[in-house]
Amino acid sequence: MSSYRIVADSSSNVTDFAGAPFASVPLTILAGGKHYVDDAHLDVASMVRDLSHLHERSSTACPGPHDWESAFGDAENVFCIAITSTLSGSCNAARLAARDYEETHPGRRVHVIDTLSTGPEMRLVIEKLAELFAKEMPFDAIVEEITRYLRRTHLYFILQSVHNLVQNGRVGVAIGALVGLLGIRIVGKASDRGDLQTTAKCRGDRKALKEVVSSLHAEGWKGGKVRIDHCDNEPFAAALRDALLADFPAADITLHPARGLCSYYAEAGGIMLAFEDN
Ligand code: X90
Repeated sequence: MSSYRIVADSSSNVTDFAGAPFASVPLTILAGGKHYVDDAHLDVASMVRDLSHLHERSSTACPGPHDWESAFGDAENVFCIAITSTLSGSCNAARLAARDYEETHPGRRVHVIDTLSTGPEMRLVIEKLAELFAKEMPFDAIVEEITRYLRRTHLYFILQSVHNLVQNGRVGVAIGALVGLLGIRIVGKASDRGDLQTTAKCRGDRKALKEVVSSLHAEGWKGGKVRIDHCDNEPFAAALRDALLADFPAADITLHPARGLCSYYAEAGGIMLAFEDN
């Protein structure tokens, strides 16, 4: 069988993946004159500590086409998984890399997936691709299956601060107005357009947790895979997992720490939850 590879940008919070040939392409956080490259070597906790002492503006940068293309290695079939193109240039860079790679290596194929989401929803896509590779399906059949799968995956978030999203113009005025609200949890989801849509403002973790669990019930969710990424907030992620398991004992739920890009935007305590529907 010809070689297959998954390449995701670092907003997936996946640095190593055992299920299939995999590479991560880092975004970069620019703060206080430093470049924090969001790769496996990044000390996320110390970046977050630096950021908490910083008073000047900070920003992020997506990978360029060359960064994506070097991560393709020598694979004959590549699947790129990118953060929503509505909020980042990463997906566009992947598309340019794909075109160049296919032109310089006739016969090789690259499929770019605009997830219209980020974080743990990208992890679900990575895991699904690995399953499809294992079935030794042809490239076009995998493209078809993964496109269908993406319609079944969704992302919720619970944020304690939207300061960095607002500072970098990644959210609209409605969410911008929520900046600096202490003790308020901003609950929302990735919209169909690939941006942030708030569904509720909750006072405290417990209410935010209930809000997400009841949203899953309201969507008619019957249990399945859930991936939860947290910004240094394992206790809350575990509480969310346990609340879901109480209602859906057969659900397959795993927790993961966020890497640099998601820690920067979801900020301290932030949670992202992705699930597949039935
Ligand atoms: O290109 C760049 O510099 C990166 C810009 C990324 C901006 C958005 C990151 C959002 C991260 C926030 C909660 C979940 C949002 C869901 C969005 C569809 C995490």
